[in-house]
Amino acid sequence: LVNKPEVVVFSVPSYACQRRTTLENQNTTLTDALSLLAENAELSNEDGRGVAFRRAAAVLKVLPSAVQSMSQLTGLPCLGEHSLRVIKDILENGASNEVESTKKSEKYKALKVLTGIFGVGAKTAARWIREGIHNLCQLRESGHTLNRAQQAGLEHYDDINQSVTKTEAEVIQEMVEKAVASVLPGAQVVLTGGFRRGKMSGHDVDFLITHPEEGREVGLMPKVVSWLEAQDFLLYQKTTRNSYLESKEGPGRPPSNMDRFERCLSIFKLHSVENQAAVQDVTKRVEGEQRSDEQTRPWRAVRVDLVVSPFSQFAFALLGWTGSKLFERELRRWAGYEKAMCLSSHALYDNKQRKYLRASSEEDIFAHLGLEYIPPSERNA
Ligand code: DCP
Ligand code: MG
Repeated sequence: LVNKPEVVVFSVPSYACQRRTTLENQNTTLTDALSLLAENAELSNEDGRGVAFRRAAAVLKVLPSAVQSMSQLTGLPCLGEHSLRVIKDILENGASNEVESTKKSEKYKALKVLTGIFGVGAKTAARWIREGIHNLCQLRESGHTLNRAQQAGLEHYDDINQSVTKTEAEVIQEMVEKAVASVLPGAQVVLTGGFRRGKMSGHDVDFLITHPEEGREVGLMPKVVSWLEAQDFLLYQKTTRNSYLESKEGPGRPPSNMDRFERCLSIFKLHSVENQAAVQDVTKRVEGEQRSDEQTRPWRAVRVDLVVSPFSQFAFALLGWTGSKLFERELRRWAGYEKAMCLSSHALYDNKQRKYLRASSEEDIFAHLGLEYIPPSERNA
């Protein structure tokens, strides 16, 4: 006797910040397809379309079981005509023509390769493609002058495009903690970004640094960088100063995803765990570094972002740097549209009360926003 299982109709709140999105995903085929279209849109400078696909993918990520039929999706938010067409194609034919042809397109492949260079964004890549540059070889031969970031990006291309493991992130955390403790005892270092959300790998490692005595963090980054450079831990770094002034922000400022903390974009030289011993042994170290073969050298390049926040802004900075990017965007959208508030990685401003709302924890911020608290591991929208 075959009982046809009941068709589950799903119900999902419309903002990603109202939902609990873990790393478990019952619909990876669909979300991978929509994420690829989102990525393609972003790489093509079509951010609006990119967000639409990201929102659609995020809705599918929270469904408790695999989607079997289109009827189950009735009433779900954020599923536009285009996304529904892609989902339908995959449910009916096992694949979406649009996704498959995008993957194979010369333009998508070239955009991926070129933006894989640290320091190269979608606009630069598009300009190069218009000049007929589709790969690294053609770029090297073009004679284009690259900036310092792009030169480093090209030099360490393979390393940077290989994802960072949780173990590697932990080793780097120890390096950063040692650096920070050496130059400012009592300062705190927190691993943020995808690793704080429980991911086992990422494209970089993100850290937030603060000191419980407001003001002590001023001037910290250059000292941390000098310490790291003295240890030969850095392959590249560019530090930008803090340019945030609450008094000058003005309440009417549109919410922005760019923050103005003191920040260091860097590339770390990470000695492989098996080679940690060799680092101590100068003979082996010189021998290893003379070999040009990437497979045999004892270290690899890893992208690391360091951000310094004053203690009074720490909760906002932590919330803003934990992600995911869509979760952040949705928090700001919720704040603006539903609460008439303006949220950034520095502060929360209430337009009705005409004042800044203080917070000493992420929980405080969710409470101000009238949202249920969502822990980092459930912000994987
Ligand atoms: N972020 C931000 N403003 C920026 C850059 C990032 O608010 N200019 C936030 C959103 C991200 C988080 O910081 O979620 C970390 O940025 P990443 O690009 O490193 O994103 P993830 O860490 O989430 O992804 P990955 O695991 O690929 O590194
Ligand atoms: Mg990251």
